Amino acid sequence: HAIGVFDSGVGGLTVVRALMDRLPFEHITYFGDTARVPYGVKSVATIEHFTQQIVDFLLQRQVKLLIIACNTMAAVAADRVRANAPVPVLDVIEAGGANAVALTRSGGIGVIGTPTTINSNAYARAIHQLNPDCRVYSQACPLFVPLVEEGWLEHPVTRLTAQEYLKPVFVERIDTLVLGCTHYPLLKPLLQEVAGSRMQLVDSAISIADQAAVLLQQQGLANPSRTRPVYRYHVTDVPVRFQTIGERFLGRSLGQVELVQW
Ligand code: DGN
Repeated sequence: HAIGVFDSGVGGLTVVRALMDRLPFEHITYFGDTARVPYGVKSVATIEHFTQQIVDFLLQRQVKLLIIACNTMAAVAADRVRANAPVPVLDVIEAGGANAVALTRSGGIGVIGTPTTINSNAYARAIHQLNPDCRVYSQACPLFVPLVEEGWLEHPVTRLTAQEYLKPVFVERIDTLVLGCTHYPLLKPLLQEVAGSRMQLVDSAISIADQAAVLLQQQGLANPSRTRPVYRYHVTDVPVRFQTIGERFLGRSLGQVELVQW
């Protein structure tokens, strides 16, 4: 059985990439709702409805574990998914939050993400549940998603934008910065430079791949076979630059992508 990973679009491929590196023998079935992205501007009821549709799709394909790769979906719909799913569920917010709590020394944790993720306060809740003494400072970075999709990973415009979002008043209060959006791992080198070399960056994609590895081991769900795994990608639309953007996120060629028509 495969690990089911889902996202509102292509962004979740950063999570798939981390899973491929961490768990090279696991099959992965990915679902990206490219026809309806972005979720960040939609109502809670709509996001919950879309999320349930995707979860049903993956469960029909017998996945053994569900991974909510999208921070926006995790912020709004994770509890609902967990309550109804017959398989274990991991989400990027819980994973990134736990990793930040483990890493911080000063107790000051910064979180950056889409406006929906930041407004939901979900990271602060996840962090405070583990350690009520941590201080969480959040910053919405709405311009990062389009800049990353444009491929402007080191562009001066992206650098200026990062300098604007990561102002000294924000950065000075924290020693750990959570990249709370699927797209941000691609900006890691730039963000490290702007935030300073001493800042610890938490890549939620890597955090969740580590959690998945532990969970599969503990629950005896790891694939015992050492053969080449099968990767399946399902999307609801194939936008013009899908292949290029997808491969940039995945760090390798995408292979076959199946169009789901709902
Ligand atoms: N995948 C979304 C996230 O991690 O927040 C970003 C894309 C979007 O839906 N706006």
